[in-house]
This record gives sequence, structure tokens and C-alpha cells, in this order.
Amino acid sequence: MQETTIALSDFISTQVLEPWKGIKKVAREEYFTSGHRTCQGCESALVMKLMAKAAGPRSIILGATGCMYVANTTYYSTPWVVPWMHTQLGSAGSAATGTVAALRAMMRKGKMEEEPINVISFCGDGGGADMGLSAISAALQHTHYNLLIFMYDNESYANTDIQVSGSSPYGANSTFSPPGKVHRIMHRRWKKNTAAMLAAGHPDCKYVATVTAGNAIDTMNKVRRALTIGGPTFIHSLDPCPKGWDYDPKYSHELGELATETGIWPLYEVEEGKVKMYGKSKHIASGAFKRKPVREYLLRQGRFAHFVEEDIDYFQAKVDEMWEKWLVPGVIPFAQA
Ligand SMILES: Cc1ncc(C[n+]2csc(CCOP(=O)(O)OP(=O)(O)O)c2C)c(N)n1
Ligand code: SF4
Ligand SMILES: [Mg+2]
Repeated sequence: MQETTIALSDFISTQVLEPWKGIKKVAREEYFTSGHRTCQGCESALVMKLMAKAAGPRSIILGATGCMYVANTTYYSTPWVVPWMHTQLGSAGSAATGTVAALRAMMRKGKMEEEPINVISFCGDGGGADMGLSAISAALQHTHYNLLIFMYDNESYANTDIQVSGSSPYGANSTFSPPGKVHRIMHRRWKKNTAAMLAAGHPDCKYVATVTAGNAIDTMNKVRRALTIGGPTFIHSLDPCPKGWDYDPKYSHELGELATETGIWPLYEVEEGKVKMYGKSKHIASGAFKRKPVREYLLRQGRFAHFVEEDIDYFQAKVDEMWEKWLVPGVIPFAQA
């Protein structure tokens, strides 16, 4: 069900989507339903379902190439109940701005009734954190366009069989970084800090947030906030992927939670320049919750099965640094020289 809308003026109004306070307040309607062929336990598919539910019926969803395109729209079947369009792998940002511009032109010319329509464009980590980063950056500078870029991050180019992306974690086994006898660790880069990079680098973007599907209400309310606040916005979800991360699909939620409890994946939002932590991350930041050791997360996944103590220690030290030394703990690095 849609809530009140604010009056249209100069085509820049948004739907006012109040936060859902508790599970009983959540709408029953689904806009991402059966008809997809994602793997069992795929958190990215769950994220799509939450995102569409939170946005409601007067929404257009655009999707860049990747699992959430290919596995969701195969053989003329689709789970999308709202209008949906595929866009090229690096084009989530440009598809979003183009769609908003087209809607505004149609309304201005009287070819469509004037109404605020949510435009969400999603991409994977390969499509968003790597290939389409410049298009997303451009979209986040079009301050007069209301749109949400949603990056679902399964930490690999999953659809083409799990290649390393800029979002893959240090040391992970992938088809591009298999551990060998000469080099145990093939992927030596630390994961890109995409959400914070976009928040820090786009001062006119009013809303950037991180989520996991395990925190369903938090995820939906952040989508609703992003769509209500107006202007271009960005949400980054970390999505456990049983195939790429190599674990039993029944542990998807648990792994999402562990990512936050170990401090690897902080849940936060940056609204109009103010950082607010959520869930366990809030308690880690305040000192009320002691971060779990990263080994509890790493050793549950086959992609880290080749890790020895030295690798776990390195990973732990990097996460400790993020919480103990960063300018904004868990979010923004740098230290005063
Ligand atoms: C320009 C271009 N290069 C390569 C491909 C092949 N390709 C299709 S999906 C995909 C993986 C995308 O990874 P990501 O964005 O992380 O989404 P995921 O598959 O992980 O859901 C690739 C490389 C393509 N479709 N277009
Ligand atoms: S490979 Fe991963 S992201 Fe892709 S459909 Fe399977 S579980 Fe989902
Ligand atoms: Mg991916």
C-alpha cells in the first residue's frame, strides 16, 4: 500500500514512504515473487524481494547484467510484478538518470499523469563497484533527479562463475584466484569501501546506507528513506552467496549476521552528512558489543578454507584497524598525519 504523496512541484517530489515500525506494519503485497531461478539460499534474491516490497507498486526497477538479471528473467519467466528493465552491466547509473529524465519529459508534455514514481536501478558489485562506478558517480551528481542505485554485493562476478571483483574479500578463492602450491593467497587486494567512498565523494547526495537481508526491516526502511528523501541515493547490501562463498545454503542469514558481528560489514547510513550506525554495528561503535573474531566468519566458508593462522591474523588486524584507527570507525579511513 502506498502512503500519502507530497504535492508535485517542478517534478521533484517523492512518495512519502514512512518507516515500518515492526514486522506487523510491513505491507503484505509482494512485487518480486516466484518465477526466478536463483540458487537456494541466495541472499541477493531476498534483497530484491525486500527492496521491491519496500518501494511498493508505483515503482520502476532497472537491473544491470548479473545474477539478478540472468537468474531472474530466464526463458520468458520473471518474478517482477512492477515494471522492470534490463540494462547493460556498467549502466545502472545511466539507466536510472535516463529513466527519470524520460518520465519527467513525458509528464511535462502531458503524455503521462503527473505523479511521483520510484526509480530504482540495481547492479552487482562487478557492475557497480567496478565497471559502472563512473555512471553511478554521475547519477549521484544529478541532484534534481529522484532515484535509488541499489548495489547487491555477493563479492564476485558470480553470474560468470565467481571471478574476483573489486569487492571480493582478501584471500578469497575464486575462479580467478585459486590457491596454489606456489601462492596460497592469490587475491591480495582489500575490499573496496564503496558506500563510504560514494558518500564522502558526493556531497550533494543526501542518503547512502549499508544493509544485509538478514536485517529485513532495517533494509526495507532504508530503501523507504532513500526513496522519500529525494535526489539520487545509494544503498549497498552484502549478500551471502552459497555458490560463490561455498557453504550450505541454510547458513545464509547466519553468515550475514556474522559479517556484522565480526565488524567486517558495518551497518550504517549517512543522511545529509551525518553518520548513524545500526544494529550490532551501533553496539560495536558504542562499546556495548564486543566484536566476534573474524575466524568465526571466515572458517564457515569454503572460499577461505586454504587460510592458515597468518592469513586469519592479517584479516583480523585489518578489521581491528578499521574500528580502532579510522577517522570515522567502520566507515571512513585516514588518520591525522
Ligand atoms: C560489458 C560486459 N562485460 C562482461 C559481461 C559478462 N558478464 C555478465 S554478468 C557478469 C558478472 C557481473 O558481476 P556482478 O555485477 O557482480 O553481478 P553478479 O553476477 O555477481 O550478480 C559478467 C562479467 C557483460 N554482460 N557485459
Ligand atoms: S551464484 Fe550467488 S548470487 Fe548468483 S544466484 Fe547463486 S547464490 Fe545468488
Ligand atoms: Mg557480484
